[in-house]
Amino acid sequence: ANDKNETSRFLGEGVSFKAKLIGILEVSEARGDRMCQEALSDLKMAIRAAGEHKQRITINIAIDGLRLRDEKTGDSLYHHPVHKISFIAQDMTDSRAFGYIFGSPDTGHRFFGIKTDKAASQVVIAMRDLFQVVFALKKKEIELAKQH
Ligand code: I3P
Repeated sequence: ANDKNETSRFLGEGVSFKAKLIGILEVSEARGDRMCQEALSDLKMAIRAAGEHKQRITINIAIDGLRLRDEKTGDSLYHHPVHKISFIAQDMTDSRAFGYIFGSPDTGHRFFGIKTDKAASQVVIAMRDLFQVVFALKKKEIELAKQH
């Protein structure tokens, strides 16, 4: 029953959060706390140096993955299926920032740095919950396939 409630949170548009896009950076590895912390610092410095406002976005966390939309227009900027998100890191120096790595060995890895409206941990926890839901669904699929 609990599984069902968890799953239903992520149907359709899923769970949404207000945030800003700090920036995107190519990274060499699929994971690593230190690398992500450095990427976040670099991106923050770059946007400060440019003197620009960060783009306001909505993060939709749903079964088919993460979607970043422009807050004003609602346009989809990025769609990141769960199976290609390899790492999530919270900013150790800023409770309102986090980032994640998206990609594959073929296409390379990119770090997405995000500033959240509220605590970044809320978004990180929602992403972890989603990963568990997707994992449980996959497992069920495999078990069903075995029975046939
Ligand atoms: C703003 C302030 C905000 C920040 C905003 C800055 O600077 O640092 O906290 O929003 O970023 O412009 P100021 O105080 O000089 O107005 P976040 O906390 O959400 O980063 P932004 O311009 O990129 O939205």
